[in-house]
Amino acid sequence: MDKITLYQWPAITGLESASPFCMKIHWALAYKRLVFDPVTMADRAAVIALNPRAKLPALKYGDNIISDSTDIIRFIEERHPEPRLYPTDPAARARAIILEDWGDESLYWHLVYERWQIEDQYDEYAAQLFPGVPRQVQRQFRESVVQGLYGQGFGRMTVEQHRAKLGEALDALDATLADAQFLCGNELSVADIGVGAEIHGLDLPLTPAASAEVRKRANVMRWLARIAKAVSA
Ligand SMILES: N[C@@H](CCC(=O)N[C@@H](CS)C(=O)NCC(=O)O)C(=O)O
Repeated sequence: MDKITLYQWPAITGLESASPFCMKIHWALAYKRLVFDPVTMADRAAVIALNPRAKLPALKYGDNIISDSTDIIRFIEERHPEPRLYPTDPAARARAIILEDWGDESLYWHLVYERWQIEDQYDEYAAQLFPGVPRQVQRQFRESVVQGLYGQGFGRMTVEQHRAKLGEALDALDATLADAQFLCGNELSVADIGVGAEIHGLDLPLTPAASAEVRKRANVMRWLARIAKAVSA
C-alpha cells in the first residue's frame, strides 16, 4: 500500500484541523479505512513547495502530491472505490457534486465570517490557531482574511444579514434531511463530507451563536451524528 500523508493546517479545540477542507480529507480517508499520517504545517514557504496555490489540504500518496480537497477525494476514490463516496446513479452523483460545491463555496464563507470577521470570536480563534504568535501579527493575519471576505462579498453583510442567510441555509438542509439518512440517499457520499465538514466546524463553542443555530435543527443534528459514526474507526 502506498504511504499516505495529509498536510493540514493546525488543530483547534474539537477539530483535528481548523480547516474544513482538511477535515473533509480526514473524514474521507477514515470512511475508506485508509491509514494516513497527518502532518501539521505552519510555514507558508513549505506549503507553497507542496502547492503553488499556497492552500491546504495537500495529500502525498506514494509519489503523487495532490491539492484541493475535491481533487484529493476524487483521486482517493479512483484508487479505493469501496466504500463509495460518489454515488453510481448519475442523478445522485450530480447532486453530490453540486452539494459538495455548495459546502466548499458558500457555507465555507459563513465559517470564515464567524471565525475571522467577528472580532471577539477571532481573538479566541487566533489564540487556539496561532498560540504564541504576537497579537500584532495575529491582527495582520485577520486584516488580510477580512479583506478577502470583503472581496468575496460575504464580508459586506452585517452580522444579522449573515446569520439570517446562514439560518436559511440550515433550514434548507434540515428540510432536505427530513426523510433521508444522508444527502444523496441511504449511504454517506462526498456531499455529506463536504457540507458536513462546514456545519460541524460551525458547531463549536468558539462560535456560540452559529452553534446554537445548528443545534436548533434536529434533522441536521441527527445527520451529523450519522456522519460521525460512519467516519469513526
Ligand atoms: N478549494 C480548496 C480550498 C482550500 C482552502 O481554501 N484552504 C484554506 C484553509 S481553510 C487555506 O489553505 N488558506 C490559506 C490561504 O488562503 O493562504 C480545497 O477544497 O482544498
